[in-house]
Amino acid sequence: MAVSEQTVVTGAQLDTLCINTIRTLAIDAVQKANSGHPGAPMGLAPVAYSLWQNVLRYDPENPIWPNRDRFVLSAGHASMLLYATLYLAGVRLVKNDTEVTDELSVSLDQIKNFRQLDSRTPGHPESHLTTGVETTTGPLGQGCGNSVGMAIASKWLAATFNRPNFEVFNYNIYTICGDGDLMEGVAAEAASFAGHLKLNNLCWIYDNNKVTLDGPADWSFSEDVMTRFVGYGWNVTRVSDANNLDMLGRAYKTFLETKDKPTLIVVDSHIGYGSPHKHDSSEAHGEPLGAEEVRLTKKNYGWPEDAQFLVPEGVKEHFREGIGERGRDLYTQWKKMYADYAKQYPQLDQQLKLMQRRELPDGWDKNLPVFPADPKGIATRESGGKALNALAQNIPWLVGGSADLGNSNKTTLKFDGAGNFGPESWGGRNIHFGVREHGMGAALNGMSASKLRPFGGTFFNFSDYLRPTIRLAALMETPVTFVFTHDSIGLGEDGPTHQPIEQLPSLRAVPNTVVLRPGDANETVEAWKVAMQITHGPVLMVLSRQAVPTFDRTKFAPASGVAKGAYVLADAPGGKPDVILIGTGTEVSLCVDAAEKLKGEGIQARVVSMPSWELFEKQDQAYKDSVLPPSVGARVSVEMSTPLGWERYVGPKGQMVGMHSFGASAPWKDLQKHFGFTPDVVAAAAKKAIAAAK
Ligand SMILES: Cc1ncc(C[n+]2csc(CCOP(=O)(O)OP(=O)(O)O)c2C)c(N)n1
Ligand SMILES: [Mg+2]
Repeated sequence: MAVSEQTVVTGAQLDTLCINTIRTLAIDAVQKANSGHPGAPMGLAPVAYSLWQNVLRYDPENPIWPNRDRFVLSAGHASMLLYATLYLAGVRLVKNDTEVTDELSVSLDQIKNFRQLDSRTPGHPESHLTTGVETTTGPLGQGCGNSVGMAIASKWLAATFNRPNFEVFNYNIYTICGDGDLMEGVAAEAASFAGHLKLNNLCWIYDNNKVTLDGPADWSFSEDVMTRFVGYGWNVTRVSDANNLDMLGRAYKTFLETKDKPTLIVVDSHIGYGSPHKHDSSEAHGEPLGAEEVRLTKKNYGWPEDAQFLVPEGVKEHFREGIGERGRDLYTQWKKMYADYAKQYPQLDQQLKLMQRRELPDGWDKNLPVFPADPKGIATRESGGKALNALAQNIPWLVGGSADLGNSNKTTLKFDGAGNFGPESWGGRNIHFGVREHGMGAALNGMSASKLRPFGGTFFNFSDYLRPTIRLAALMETPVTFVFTHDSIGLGEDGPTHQPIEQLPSLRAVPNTVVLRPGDANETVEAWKVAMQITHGPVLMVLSRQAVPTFDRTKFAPASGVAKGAYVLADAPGGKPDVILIGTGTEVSLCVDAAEKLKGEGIQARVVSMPSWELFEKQDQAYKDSVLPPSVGARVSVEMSTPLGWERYVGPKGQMVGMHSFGASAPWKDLQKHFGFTPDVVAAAAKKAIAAAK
């Protein structure tokens, strides 16, 4: 069949025409950008087409319908597959997260600007830029992990909000993944967890094209994927030809009929290499086809060889009559049902509206604990757990857990009715993620994309195990709270394998991320309050295992100073310090002790508690100068961490008391002396700083 802009075709030919339109749009966009991957979109076009056109419960005119099915392209390098589909399906642009417009999210112009500055078609799909992109993908395996969080969210929302005759939530999640995704550890963690949870609303479509970037997949990947997934407790089915729409349709039906487990559809496909003569699987494919190859490929499709970005007549109409009408009908029915639901259950309606806007309910910060002064004090993980438990009673959609460290992280929600999340109780608030930090982080991002307020805990040192998910939460601008306890050598006997050293500076380097390391019990409560009010990025709560004194706030400044990132906790007489001691977390009290000691020697010190660099940097210059007056050059930072970066606050004449090794296994008291975190050492550093500043 030869195609031109006016070709009139019907039925199966029309399907082929739509599929080849996706393919050629991908080819042309990659060619024009002179970068990107055309092969995966070419191979996967029929898979995405049949899913969107015939199965996905999605209204292109309302891409933020809360009960829409989610489509996740974990193989983010195939971004043009998604952009072409969003364009042809007519998905509308949403502004400010909530306003649906008449504009297309991805227009043909956007496709022509693939991978260009300020386009909505970046190299890999970014959810905060492009409506219809449910989550940001590109780092392989992450979309798989996110999709498990979305499936958890769907189950939780259904259990929490559905009522007899009102099935407000029942959406499914479809994820396209490739060999690379399934090689990644994070996807293995996610699949294991999804199988354990029996998430029957989750469908992964595995593009079994037997090739990765370097060459044939079997250079590095030869396991039996199907058997592996059967072992995880998944339902596994196979489509032996990606171009066979009937087989694909049957596989989707099998998924929809499977009630007790997630489904993996293994689709045997051929990655697009252009014309058949070029089909040599040892050849690199992560690059444009080249002008000559583009022509041959188009010829092969019966396409006009010189046409660029051609959308033949009938294609967009066909999408409109398919996903367009089907989606509109589904949404219209839901909307009608929801109107009655809102009348009958105004409170639930109100909660859902708040969630969609990422707002907090009235009274969200009531009954928060207040801790009396106590020289012995408690660990900030303890006060953190108490604050979290209070907040979770006020914010019903604050849901989370830990990677098998609930008792250590103090992240377990213990109030009546909190319950455990699982197939027997989908409304449970405690999620036992198991020892799967990376899978947990990816799931938290998926839950957040579904408008829950998720939190997840592990030891601070193991933030390394989920670091890619922190970065993605920051990039996606999703408010996930990570609870990291055992935040320093203060954890003691577990030793260097567990003692975080470089984590603080390295995580402070992640843009759009707030690191909070509160200094006592009341600062920890304030830190949680700050965390809940941040709506466009992750917050990392960095909390101690060991006890720290609770400051007497009648003598010291109020803990509400946390919100400003740093504040003067205790000042020198007349606000004229000889030296400024800056501490974070458990080292704030050490600074207070050192200041006391210096006072005995006639030296006046100011103590600044600095729980968050990022929040401090947001303050105006006048405030910053009031905390760290430029006239006082004698400054000391005290933090049980690599001191990298503290130069910016202590200046060229300052001193940094920090860690320079991986720590050691010993009781905490011994480590304190051994590594020099004592008032004597801090006082000596202060005197050095004063001398240098003279
Ligand atoms: C974590 C991560 N590592 C490496 C890459 C670079 N990369 C992009 S695509 C790709 C090959 C993936 O192979 P496969 O998933 O089979 O996709 P296909 O080439 O078949 O489209 C690689 C290594 C990446 N995007 N993410
Ligand atoms: Mg592959």
